[in-house]
Order: sequence, then structure tokens, then C-alpha cells
Amino acid sequence: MTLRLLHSADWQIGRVFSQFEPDDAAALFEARFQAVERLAALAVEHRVDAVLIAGDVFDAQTVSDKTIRRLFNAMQGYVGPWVLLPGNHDAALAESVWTRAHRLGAIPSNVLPCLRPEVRVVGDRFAVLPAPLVQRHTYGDLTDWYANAVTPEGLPRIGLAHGAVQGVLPDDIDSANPIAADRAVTARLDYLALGDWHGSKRIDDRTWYAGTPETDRFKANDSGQALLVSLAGADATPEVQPLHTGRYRWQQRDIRLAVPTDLDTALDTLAAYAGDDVVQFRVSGTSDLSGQRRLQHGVDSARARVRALVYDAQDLRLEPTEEDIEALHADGYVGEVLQQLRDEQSGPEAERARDALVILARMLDDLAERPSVKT
Ligand SMILES: [Mn+2]
Repeated sequence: MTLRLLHSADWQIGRVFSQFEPDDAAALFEARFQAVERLAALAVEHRVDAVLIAGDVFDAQTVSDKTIRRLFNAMQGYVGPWVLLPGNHDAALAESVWTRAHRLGAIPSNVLPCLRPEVRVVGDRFAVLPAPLVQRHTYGDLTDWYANAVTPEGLPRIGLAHGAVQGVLPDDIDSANPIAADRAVTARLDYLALGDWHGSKRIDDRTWYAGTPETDRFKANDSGQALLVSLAGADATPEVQPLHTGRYRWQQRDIRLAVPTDLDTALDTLAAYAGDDVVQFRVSGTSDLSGQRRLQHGVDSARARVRALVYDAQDLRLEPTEEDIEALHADGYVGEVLQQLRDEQSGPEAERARDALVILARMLDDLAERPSVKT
């Protein structure tokens, strides 16, 4: 009978998104529990034999008791086995988030945290070989023991580990924690379920990163998924199908303003963002004041529509045109200040000069709009 597993990882429950405004940060915090609820529903829908979570279930050892309890509540929709592995963020220290969860009595009987590297048979269907991190960083390969691990005859051997497959991933991964690239072969595993890399990624036929079920950073390609793994029998190659689980779409956009149509591109891009987008929007290059005004309007209106938006115009240089300055009615002393700020944008105080220029332009604008006031 086909063994079906749902492979997930890097839930990072309790993650605080302090780079965003508080209401947006709270929604992103909540979204991680909702992703677990969706995983439970998928586990039921696909009638899996177990759900495997390859580490970093919790984002930190210090998450609140309430967060711990809420996580296990979010798992209630699926009553089959959940096999949980500590990662670098929630390592199985002597005193850890796991020992606290245990003391709280929060862990249901169908949830199996694997705090020790020992074979466990799950539901008489397969043997899992967990390689829990017991500290945040290790420099030895915690999956070394797999090769000599004895598992019951006839049961699939499923590895569960958290770390960096050597020689395959770019080096900006979360932590050291090396895993040999050929581990599935050398340890005769039917499947090796990995975590730490936040996008879904195939290493070989039997070795996959699931990625995080809810994206949590801008650089995480193919995140927001879980893997449905089907093993038809002994020696069969696993069939691995990504299932969509994520809600929010994290996107980063850099637009350089050089020719007039670049501003249209920027405005069109902003206008296309929708409610579940989490956006980092950067502009650089140069703009005149009227362009800057339209851009700011586009940003403000997008900000009120999307989940979260971070706007970075640090490298945008303002070049007021003669028309801009004329429209501001800035002659005499104010006109000189304006010219000075314009020039200072290429000096050491560039950022302050640009900010001052924007503020001054806005004030002059406001004054110009009031008919009774002459500048
Ligand atoms: Mn990790």
C-alpha cells in the first residue's frame, strides 16, 4: 500500500515581523498559525499517513506559552501523527521550548516531537530517523548515524533533518549544520525530509527541502508550499508533489527612474498590488518634483491596499525642473535654499538634503494652493 506523507518545515511559529507596521506585523504573525491549519486540512484531504516537519517549528525558544498552546490547537484538524523535529531556532536544549511545551501539557498524544536521534516507528507504517539539533549550530553532520541505524524489515526508512546540504545551496542559508549531499543513498533512505532552506527544493530523487508553508522573507523562491510524498513500495522512487499552502506573496521590486516611462512603470506596478501582497518597493535614479508627488501618491494608495509595504527612496535624487520651481513660486531667499538643497544631494548630506527638499516643496505647494497667501 502506498505510503503518503506530507512534508513541511520552517514554520517559524511566533516570528515577530518588526520591519513592518504593527497591524501588518500582527497579521503576518497570525498567518503562520493559519498555514498550519491549512496543512492539517491538506493532510486530511490527501489521507496521508503522517505529517513530517523538518525543524524550526518555533521561531525562538522564548515564544510565549500562549503561542505554544495555539500552535498545537492549530494542528487539531488532523488527528493522525505529526512528527516534529527541532531545528536551529528551536534546538532541543536541556531546557527548551519543547520541554516547556511538555510541562504545559500542551502536546497532544498524536504529536511526536523527536528530541533524540533514535529510530521511531510511526503507526507501523514507516521508520523515521530524526536528526534533531541539540544546539543552534553544529559543525558535525547529525545524519551520520543513519547509515548504521537498524530499522524494522519491510518498513520504509524516512530521514528527517534540518541544515545545509553540502555543496548544493548558496551560502546565505540560515545556519551551518552540514548534511552530506548523498545521505539518502549512503544510508539507504527511501526519503530524506529536510528543513532550513525556506523554498521547496529538490536535491535528488529522494532528498527534498519542503520550504516554509507561509513565506517569511523576500528572498525565498518557491516558498509557501508543502510536499506530498508518495512511496509506492520498496525501492520505488518517491513521487513528490508540491501543494500550495501560503497566503501572502512577498515581492521585492527595484525601479530605476531614468526616462519618463520609468515613472509609469513604477505607478503601474504599484497599482497592480493587491490585498495579500507584502511589498518592498525601491526606487532610485532621478525624478522631478511632480514625478515625486505622483510616486508618493501611488505608494500611499498601495500601502492602504496591500498587507504590508516598505518604501525605500533613499537612492532617489530629486531634480526640480524650472517649471517645478516656478510652480512653487519660490523666488528670493527660498529659491536660493531650494537650489542649495538640490546641489547638496550629491554631497555627504544627500539623504537629509532630499528629505528637506521634499518637505520644502510640500510646504510651498500647500501655500500656493491657499489663494489668500502670497509667497
Ligand atoms: Mn533553520
